[in-house]
Amino acid sequence: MAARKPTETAAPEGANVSKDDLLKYYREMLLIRRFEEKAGQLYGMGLIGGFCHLYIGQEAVVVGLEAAAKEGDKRVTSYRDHGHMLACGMDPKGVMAELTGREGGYSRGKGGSMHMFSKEKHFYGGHGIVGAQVPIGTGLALSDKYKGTDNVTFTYFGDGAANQGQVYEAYNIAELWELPVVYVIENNQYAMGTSVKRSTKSQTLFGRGIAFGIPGEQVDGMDVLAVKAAGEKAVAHCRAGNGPYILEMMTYRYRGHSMSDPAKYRTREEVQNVREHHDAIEHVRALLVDGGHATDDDLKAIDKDIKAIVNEAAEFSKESPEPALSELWTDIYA
Ligand SMILES: Cc1ncc(C[n+]2csc(CCOP(=O)(O)OP(=O)(O)O)c2C)c(N)n1
Ligand SMILES: [Mg+2]
Repeated sequence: MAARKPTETAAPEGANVSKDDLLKYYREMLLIRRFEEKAGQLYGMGLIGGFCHLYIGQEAVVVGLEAAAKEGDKRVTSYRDHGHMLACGMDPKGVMAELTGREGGYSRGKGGSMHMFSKEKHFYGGHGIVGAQVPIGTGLALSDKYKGTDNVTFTYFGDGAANQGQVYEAYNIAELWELPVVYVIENNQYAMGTSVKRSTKSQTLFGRGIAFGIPGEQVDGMDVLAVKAAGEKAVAHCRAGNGPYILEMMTYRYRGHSMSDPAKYRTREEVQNVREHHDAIEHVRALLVDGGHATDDDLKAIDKDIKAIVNEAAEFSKESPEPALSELWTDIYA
């Protein structure tokens, strides 16, 4: 748990957040958590097939970074992608229906959990090959540089992916061509059942950027305000034409790697400790309540609202029909 601050962390200096901002982050993180819990239930009921990797525990990372984004910014990530979709404003109904393989899903039920896209929200997937999204995100940033926009691409990948060779090929070209890409390493301490300690000698993952001349920093990824502040710094660096920036988000996943993970590589106490002392949603709840910005009843009302949105998405994902047979012949290269 290196570099993680306790949940009492106050808003970092210069974070510049209002009560409305805090309430917004609370809602957004809660939506992801409840959505993922529901996805886990539907999976257990046999309504979701194939792979399904839940994002529970890591919510502050995407919510904090989306708070630093502006219209036209792009994002691309791995297979642990439902949180990223919800945080950039994709419709929970379309995401859930894709999980259940129905026509109303973002890929018309043909992609599933790991393969969804939204041109409208500039969300470029959903990638099952570990690290594959890193050169893709770098290419997206090249397109912005070429067109002369000041948009950035958030390219998310895991601690395990950080050991992939293609990450360093991408770093080299991104720094050489000064591409506006924020590399976000979601260091949740594990790559499937392998802990960072077992796989990696270096003390930090962001520090590997130094060899390429790319600045970066480690961030408490359980603190949405710290994430937002770091995101704003990274984004400003990129928008000003200074090239890429690396953010290593120290975070934790509460559930198994995927739905079929027996989780024998860590103790229950380890997970429980993070849930009790470092939970990102509880952190914002405490800031809201202790700061006198919201009462328990206000927060209960938000919870009820979010549950209704998630239940509606689940109903939609059950009622939407399976894709028509003719769909077998669309969206393919021949
Ligand atoms: C190239 C490649 N190698 C191996 C796998 C199998 N695999 C899927 S996820 C994963 C672990 C990746 O861990 P990390 O990058 O830390 O992401 P996290 O699952 O923690 O979000 C592995 C080895 C794969 N999908 N692609
Ligand atoms: Mg990991």
